[in-house]
Amino acid sequence: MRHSFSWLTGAVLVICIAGLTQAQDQASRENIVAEWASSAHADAAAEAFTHWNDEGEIPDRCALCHAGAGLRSFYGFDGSTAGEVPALPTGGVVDCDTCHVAGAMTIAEVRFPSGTMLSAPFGNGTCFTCHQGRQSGPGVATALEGKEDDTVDPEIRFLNPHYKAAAATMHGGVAQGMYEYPGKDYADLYAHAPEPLCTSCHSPHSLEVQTEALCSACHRVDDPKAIRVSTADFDGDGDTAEGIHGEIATLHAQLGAAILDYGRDTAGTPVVYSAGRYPYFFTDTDADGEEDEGEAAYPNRYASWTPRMLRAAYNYQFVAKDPGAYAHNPDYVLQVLIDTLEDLTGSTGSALIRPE
Ligand code: HEC
Ligand code: HEC
Ligand code: HEC
Ligand code: HEC
Ligand code: HEC
Ligand SMILES: [Ca+2]
Ligand SMILES: [Ca+2]
Ligand SMILES: [Ca+2]
Repeated sequence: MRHSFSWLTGAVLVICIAGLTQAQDQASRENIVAEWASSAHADAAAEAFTHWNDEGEIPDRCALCHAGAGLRSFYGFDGSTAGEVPALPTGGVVDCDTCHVAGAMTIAEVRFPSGTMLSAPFGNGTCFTCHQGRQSGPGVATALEGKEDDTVDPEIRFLNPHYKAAAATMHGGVAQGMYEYPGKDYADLYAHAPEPLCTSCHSPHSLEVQTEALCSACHRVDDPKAIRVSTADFDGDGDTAEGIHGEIATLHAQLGAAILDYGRDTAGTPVVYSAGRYPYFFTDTDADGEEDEGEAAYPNRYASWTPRMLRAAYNYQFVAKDPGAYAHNPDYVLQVLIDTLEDLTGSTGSALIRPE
């Protein structure tokens, strides 16, 4: 009797636990769907998913990253030949199956725009594939081969690194996402503890940086922009309490100003930057250093590039379009910004400190 009672209790308990786990699974699944639905990946109205609506299809060279079906086709997860992506109908987003279709979590290697194949830890190959940019330092060098550093060349066009190339930033000198100056050493994959993985900081569903859950054990700040471990005053502004974000922001602003000076004084045509308008650099028609109405229009795109100026503009844009650069690989970004300033202005002044 005692025996069968405890057997019964045990059985009921097992059933209860199974029921509970199922309910919890259900709840966590609903949570995940809600988190994903509120994220940029699900935002069907975003420019990144509606850009081709007028044409009715996403061209083959864009579809890989601008619809989940593009990634599935690229890796052959949909049964098609791997390595190719057809033009796709508009209307796709980064849906669940982009990352959960069989094979996606275990993508082992990803090719970057520099041509380098890099290994991808579990669950991160999808992120590396789409957030790698579309241009590279070696690509910039090739486009400028054989040209004189300070000679205006009407054949030179602005090369856009593309947007939010976090995986290229994070891999630093191994991916060569930014233009790197000959003879200098650059930081490789960001040596961050915990492991530098997209998913060790971002929720793969809400995409948010999990500050409370994943950073507070080591960094005692709410705002990632305030995080600082380094002691050096990289940007030479006398402030060593600002987050590493502030060190990068100051250097980035200095580079922006140096590009305007170079355009006016060396290339001989004033230039202005417009963060929201392709191709971003325009002729500053009234030479006031500001973007005025009508200036940021495609026909007025800057057309007096020299090789030195293009390299600087490319690096400037790369950082402008990776708002997480300070967390993705601060050492690499500081190194490149300081080298770019030095190349463009002939000296960085003694105040700047280049990370080793
Ligand atoms: C290797 C992946 C990849 C490829 C290929 C790609 N893109 Fe993107 N693109 C992205 C990512 C990632 C973003 C997200 C930026 C963001 O979060 O706003 C983006 C954003 C955009 C945006 C929105 C920019 C903004 O300011 O909101 C446009 C427009 C765009 N891409 C156009 C294109 C075009 C045109 C092509 C093909 C010629 C293309 N992309 C190919 C990855 C890619
Ligand atoms: C951008 C890629 C991406 C997208 C899109 C995505 N997931 Fe995930 N999902 C992941 C990763 C990465 C993990 C963690 C895998 C692991 O560690 O086992 C995960 C884990 C999960 C888990 C396991 C829960 C857990 O906490 O371990 C479930 C369930 C899940 N996803 C469901 C979904 C659903 C449903 C959608 C669409 C609404 C979705 N995912 C969209 C990447 C993605
Ligand atoms: C199929 C391509 C693709 C994959 C795979 C992908 N992304 Fe994205 N991601 C995009 C695009 C496109 C956007 C821009 C969407 C928008 O503007 O609404 C974006 C937006 C984001 C944003 C938000 C940017 C913003 O503007 O708020 C973050 C963060 C992000 N992705 C991280 C990740 C992480 C982490 C992974 C892997 C777990 C991942 N992405 C996988 C294409 C992709
Ligand atoms: C050390 C933590 C960390 C790692 C690792 C990391 N990120 Fe980030 N990421 C951040 C922080 C912090 C921001 C900036 C958020 C802010 O300032 O609001 C950010 C910003 C971004 C953005 C821009 C979001 C926006 O709102 O515009 C994208 C996209 C992104 N990360 C993708 C990735 C991808 C893809 C990976 C992996 C290759 C990755 N991140 C790795 C911490 C990290
Ligand atoms: C296990 C401890 C640990 C966790 C957790 C952690 N970090 Fe870090 N972080 C470090 C250490 C140590 C450094 C110094 C660089 C290194 O790793 O060598 C650092 C450096 C940084 C830096 C650059 C600071 C500088 O001065 O160069 C940023 C930004 C950063 N972490 C962001 C984050 C974010 C965002 C999270 C949460 C998503 C996070 N970290 C989680 C240990 C951690
Ligand atoms: Ca400083
Ligand atoms: Ca500063
Ligand atoms: Ca102007």
